[in-house]
Amino acid sequence: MLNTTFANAKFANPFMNASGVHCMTIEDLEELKASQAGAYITKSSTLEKREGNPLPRYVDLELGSINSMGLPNLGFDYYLDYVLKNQKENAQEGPIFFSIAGMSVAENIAMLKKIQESYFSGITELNLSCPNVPGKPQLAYDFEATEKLLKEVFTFFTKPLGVKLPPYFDLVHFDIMAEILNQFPLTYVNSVNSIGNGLFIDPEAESVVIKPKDGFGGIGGAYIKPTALANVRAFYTRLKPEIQIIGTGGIETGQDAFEHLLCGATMLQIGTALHKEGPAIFDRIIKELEEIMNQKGYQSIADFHGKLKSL
Ligand code: OXC
Repeated sequence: MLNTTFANAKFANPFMNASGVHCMTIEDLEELKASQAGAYITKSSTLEKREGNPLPRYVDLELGSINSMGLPNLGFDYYLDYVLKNQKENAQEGPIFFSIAGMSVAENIAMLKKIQESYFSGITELNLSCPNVPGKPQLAYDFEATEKLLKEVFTFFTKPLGVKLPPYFDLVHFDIMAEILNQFPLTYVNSVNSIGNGLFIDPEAESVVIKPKDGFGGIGGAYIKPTALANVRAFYTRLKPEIQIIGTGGIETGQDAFEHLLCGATMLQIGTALHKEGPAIFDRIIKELEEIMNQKGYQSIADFHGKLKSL
């Protein structure tokens, strides 16, 4: 019922983890592989291994989460090795996703060259939107720099590639970004990364709740669903049809998933709720989405995908 075609491959369902959650180590990744998720993705890697920011750096909140992880990861080679070993086993269920987030344009290019030269046959996600590295702005808020980077990437990169975007908040920004993205043979855009640099406080302790950046961190979960849906819808209605959308942000129930699909997302990533509930969330959310579809008389996602009505 939930069969999904994405990047010319077939997936049993559209659900996967959001990069960063439950995907730092081989053990985490193996748990995702064994779960009901239709696909899974590795933690965004940098060329060298990184410790990330000081603890505490991730806090669950009533309506979501705040984090300032700072891209802790075990280094590019660790994840490349894992995806190369797992792309075959995974082939029947659909390709594996490999996320990278260079600290500079040169580092992104270097990693993409290595991926291009390797026998990796899965899907690469270029994270242009980590809000948590002190001193490094989110690249995709700089339209010129994003265009320049993608121009360089597509002089040599020929494998399936998607970009992970930050949320945008202005219709003109959607127009500008979509016009840039439409110039390139991108496989997908993933909207959205966390809403950067929120501040959650503990009024009793009169204190911030995470240590890095004086408490400023990326907000995820229910807080951000309306922003995520707007970004999915805005890109779905502006991008050429060859560029598919991954919807990320505030998905914790079958209804949230249904709403993202209605807005035009094809795959769905879960971050905050996966962190709270663990990989068993995929069983629950699959059942909930199927139940909604049954009630509405839909037999496949195609029956309602992207078909959000206007008033
Ligand atoms: N988004 C990212 O892209 N990276 C992580 N956090 C986040 O919200 C991180 O590692 O800080």
